[in-house]
Amino acid sequence: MKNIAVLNGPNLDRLGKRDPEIYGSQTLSDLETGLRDVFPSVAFEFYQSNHEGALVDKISELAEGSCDGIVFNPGAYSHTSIALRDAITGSKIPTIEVHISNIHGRERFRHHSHTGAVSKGVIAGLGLAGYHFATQALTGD
Ligand code: CA2
Repeated sequence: MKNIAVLNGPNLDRLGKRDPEIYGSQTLSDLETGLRDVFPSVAFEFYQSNHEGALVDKISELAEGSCDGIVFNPGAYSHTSIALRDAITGSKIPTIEVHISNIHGRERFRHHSHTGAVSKGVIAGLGLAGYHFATQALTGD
């Protein structure tokens, strides 16, 4: 059984509660239920934080354990955080970055992702399906 961590960054706890035209109407809890249903043989750990340091701590904790892959939506920290970039690199855990929206079709400041640059792959603009595709890519399921 593969251990996959699904990490979500700032404001993603608001999923389904605001801006449905950009982020859809499903909640973070719907996302978690959907992943567990579709991938019954994957052991998921879900974690969301609005704090950069807490996300760094979580990645470092995962690096000390037996995590096989990280599906990571760092939210706005993608565009600003060298600390999260370093945490991903230092963890040696294959990480796939997911963005619900197409960051390349939005404001210029969203076009670059520090964290995406050190991830195994990046999926953007496919809504919550992106988390499913990332899980599939990391597990081969
Ligand atoms: O498209 C994505 O998944 C983003 O990572 C979402 C971030 C944004 O800063 C990135 O540029 C792209 C924002 C997350 C905010 O999520 C909300 C969801 C529902 C309601 C309010 C905020």
